[in-house]
Amino acid sequence: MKKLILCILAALLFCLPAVSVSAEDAAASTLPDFSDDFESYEVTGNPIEEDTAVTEKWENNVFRGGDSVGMDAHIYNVGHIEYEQEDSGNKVLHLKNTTGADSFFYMGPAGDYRVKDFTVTFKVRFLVEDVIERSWVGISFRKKAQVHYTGTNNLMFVLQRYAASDAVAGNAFSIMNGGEPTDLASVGSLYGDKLSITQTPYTVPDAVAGQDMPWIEYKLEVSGNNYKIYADDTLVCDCTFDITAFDYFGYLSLNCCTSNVLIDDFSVTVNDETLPPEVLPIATPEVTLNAEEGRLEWNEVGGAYAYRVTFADGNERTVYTAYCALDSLEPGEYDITVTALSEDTFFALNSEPSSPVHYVVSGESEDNGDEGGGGTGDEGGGCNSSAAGALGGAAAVMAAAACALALRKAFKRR
Ligand SMILES: [Ca+2]
Repeated sequence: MKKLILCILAALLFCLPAVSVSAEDAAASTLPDFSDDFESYEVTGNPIEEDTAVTEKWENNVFRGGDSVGMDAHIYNVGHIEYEQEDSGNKVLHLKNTTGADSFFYMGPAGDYRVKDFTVTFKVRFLVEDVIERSWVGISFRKKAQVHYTGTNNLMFVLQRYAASDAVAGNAFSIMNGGEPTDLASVGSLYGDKLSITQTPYTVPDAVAGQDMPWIEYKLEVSGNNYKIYADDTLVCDCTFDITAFDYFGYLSLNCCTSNVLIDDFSVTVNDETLPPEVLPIATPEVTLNAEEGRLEWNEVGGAYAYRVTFADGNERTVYTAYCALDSLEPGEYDITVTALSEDTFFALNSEPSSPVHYVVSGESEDNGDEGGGGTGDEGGGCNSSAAGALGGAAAVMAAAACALALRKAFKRR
């Protein structure tokens, strides 16, 4: 019996470190949840882009110091931290961008906050002042960059409230490759059975048409290819969109347009079981010199759409082949590298530059037999002769002429 107890104790002791390590692993294996009740900010009357406490926690192009014109002009002076009511201690985010059909605002959790499966909730109060027709507010997600929603792939699931209505409705949009938004309820059979969407308007209790609405809770549940919007726990939009174009960890943002809304108690609960994938460089090309052909050659790299051949700082060429002819190089010595360019830098970065291939094009130093002829070993020698052939005597003549000119100038200066 004693032996048995000892055995059990030993087994437990053996297990303890393993348990604690796996607990640590679990702690670091997903992104943290994100929340903001807006209580930590000052009520200053200034827009939120002027409050570093906001811009450290949230991100958009203006918060990052982006331009105040063009696309971003819509983002300026939209958000303010305010008290819910004059005598209320509760602080809220007031977003107002009622003017113009192209009014627009977004902000998302700052940094590399890419999620795939998650739940977002926030409270929203639809106001009517200055609202021309309707306000919409919601979440743009599976974004490939934290930018304007028409600048990136993303899905956007919003609540809309017509000011003249006492109800809200859930709407679903998809944006492919940064293009125009598509209302998924209007595309008919374009996606066949890969797309299904049901929408049910929600009449808000105690709401009065044409007046400010009471608080309601927006909830978006994202799980794989199924997306559900709830208003006060009533399912208002249920959408399954089974295409691979949105099957990845992406950024998310709070978006609104033509709106006058109060926002409070924003939270993201991450349901992913892993961290977002690391974005790594694609493979580095293995470059060799084909002396006979007078060109560099390399293996095709998976995930590359093109290759950047760098001859020197500021002297580079992009090619769409797995080789690059060298016959147009000026005389001189080069350490040429090739970088594979990623098809989509959201998923994988450009490769590291390849090991340099030393290459000499004769002309400037034809008298320097050892260096010019074969100073770079077999590659340099073979290449050199080929390049010299390709360039012909013209380059050598030009180089010699340049040399003579330089000498003449040097003499004049004396
Ligand atoms: Ca609050």
